[in-house]
Amino acid sequence: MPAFRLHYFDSRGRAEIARLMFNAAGQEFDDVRYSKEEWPAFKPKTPLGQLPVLEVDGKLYAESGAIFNYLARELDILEPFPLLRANRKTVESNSRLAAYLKTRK
Ligand SMILES: N[C@@H](CCC(=O)N[C@@H](CS)C(=O)NCC(=O)O)C(=O)O
Repeated sequence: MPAFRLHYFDSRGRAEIARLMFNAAGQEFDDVRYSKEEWPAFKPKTPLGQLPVLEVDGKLYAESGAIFNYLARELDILEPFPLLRANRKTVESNSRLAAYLKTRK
């Protein structure tokens, strides 16, 4: 499995689905969060000047929808991914995801 770093702001926003996917799959990743002050220095290094960006083995990829699609396949959670069913009970039945939901910012 590649090394994953998810770059986003210190909020849920457009990155939270990816965070949920990593947690649901039990896949380790670096959750890199930028403050307003830190963002201008990183912005020119991103593919499209926006976040989220997923870093896979050092390569940067943009666009949340493409990131979610890629992760669903790469983490093999296309079928069991609970959010696709949008069902609270299903989400809570995944112990890793339930644990993350209790601790997330
Ligand atoms: N279509 C992009 C939109 C990304 C986007 O709008 N990112 C915002 C935060 S949600 C952003 O990076 N804003 C800071 C900026 O544009 O400098 C996606 O879905 O990934």
